[in-house]
Amino acid sequence: EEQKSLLLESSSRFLLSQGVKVSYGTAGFREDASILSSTVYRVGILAALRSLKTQSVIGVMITASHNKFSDNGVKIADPNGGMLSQHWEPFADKLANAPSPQQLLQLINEFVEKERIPFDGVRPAEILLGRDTRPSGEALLEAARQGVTSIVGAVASDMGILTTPQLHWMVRARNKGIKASEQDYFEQLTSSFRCLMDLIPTERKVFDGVNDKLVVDGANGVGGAKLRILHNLLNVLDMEVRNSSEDEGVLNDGVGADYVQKEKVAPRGFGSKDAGTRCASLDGDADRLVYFSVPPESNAQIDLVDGDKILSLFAVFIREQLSLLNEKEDIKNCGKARLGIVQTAYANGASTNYLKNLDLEVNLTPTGVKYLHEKAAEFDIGIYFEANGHGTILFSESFIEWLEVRSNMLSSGSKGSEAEKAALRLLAVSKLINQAVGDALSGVLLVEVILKHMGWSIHRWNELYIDLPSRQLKVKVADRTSVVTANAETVVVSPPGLQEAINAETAKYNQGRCFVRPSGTEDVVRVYAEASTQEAADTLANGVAKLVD
Ligand code: NG1
Ligand code: ZN
Repeated sequence: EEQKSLLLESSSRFLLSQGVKVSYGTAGFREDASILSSTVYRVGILAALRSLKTQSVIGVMITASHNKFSDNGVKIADPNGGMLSQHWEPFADKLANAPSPQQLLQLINEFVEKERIPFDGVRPAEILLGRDTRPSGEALLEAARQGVTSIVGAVASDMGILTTPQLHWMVRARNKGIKASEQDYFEQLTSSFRCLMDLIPTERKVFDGVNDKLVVDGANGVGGAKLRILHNLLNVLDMEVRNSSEDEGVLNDGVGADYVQKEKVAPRGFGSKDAGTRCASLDGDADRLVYFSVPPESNAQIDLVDGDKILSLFAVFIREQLSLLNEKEDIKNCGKARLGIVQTAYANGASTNYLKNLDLEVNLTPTGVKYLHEKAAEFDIGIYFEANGHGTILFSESFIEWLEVRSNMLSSGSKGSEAEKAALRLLAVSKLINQAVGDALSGVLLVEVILKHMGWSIHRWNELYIDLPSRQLKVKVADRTSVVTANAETVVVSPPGLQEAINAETAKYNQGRCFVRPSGTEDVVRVYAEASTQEAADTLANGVAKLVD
């Protein structure tokens, strides 16, 4: 009864905007901020229920990532720091769209019964709330807090302005019983980074680039400000952060990883003065990272070093460490360490070829972090990246335990052997790189230390392979759900005949590859084409777009 009146009373303060229908897509709810308060309030309720069900700490992050600053969004972090279980997504949709407080209450009752969510004599719900720098964030965070506290006994902690990966990291740490403040996050990143720096082979400490400076575009968002803090704590990197939320400039407006990757141009504040310098770009909530360099001629396209190439750099480094471990014959079992690579069909074909030529196991999954993450978790070390720069490296618990035992055994026996150093490096990577979601801050630190380890400039790195020219198009159609795909979105199974037509078109081009799929975040069908020249990729994409239309 107390619960019922609490919910009815608070939900009457967050009535649904007329005529709005929202949906929990691949990245949570995302809309114009002005219509989101009832949605965010209801996500607060959902998070509290999820916390009761899992008897764990749950996170709620308020952000719309790379979308324009007047938008906002909300998503849930599950106990392990990953995305909300897909099994709960339909309930999220129903809850968010319930037309009245009475119907909301009824839905909750039914769901609590169906999922057997415990209320009595259990640990009360506990939720961590975070938001990015958007102006609408403060009021929406308050809506989330009211949603959480409309469940009796539930506690909401405001963690303040954070990057999305920081909030996910905190949720994961809390549920592992590790200290989980923002300071602890910075502490873990800086100490593991220092460890990797100390383990750089001395003969390689010379960088082959002329200029060792890194300049980072912070998308005018939260990531830039946090990176400045990290930079000050580390005090060893020659780094300049531009376009932070503390500076002038509008969030995601002509800046940020999404813009740089899609448009292949330098962000605002970067130009010919930066020619040759190593540059990086974060997205608005710092869960995506790309690198680039600006050519000397002012109108030329930038050299983009995308998520596929970050993945390749990580793969080369990890593979090198695993082979150092394997060289010691007296170490048994390490040969069993399974390294797996996970990409989507959007990965540049040249990257997939490159990785396969290294004898690595490459897996494709459908678009969406949850699919990539799930697949990567099947390996001892799983590296996943989307071309747009979202990705991370996952280490299995058992492999980490194994590394810990090995590095201790080795320290007592052969002090400072190559195998020991490799084990210590891998352990440090597992602490530096975010185990919950892709994290641009830990990504920058890992890229920087690996480049130093290899003695590589951004140009050397970029030459690991040459990207095949590609083109992405969006096609507006009456009903995008009429396009159904299979085999990690590489084949259309419906409407009938479409795949055959795409095949016929693709066959006309040297190194042609093309696929279409309905977007999960926009009302469009996306077309992706690759071929040996840019002109051919463009014509192939346009030709296939006509088939879809
Ligand atoms: P959709 O709209 O389903 O293509 C886009 C990105 C994904 C992912 C999600 C979530 C592309 C082609 N797609 O998904 O990689 O980032 O947004 O934000 O970039
Ligand atoms: Zn993002």
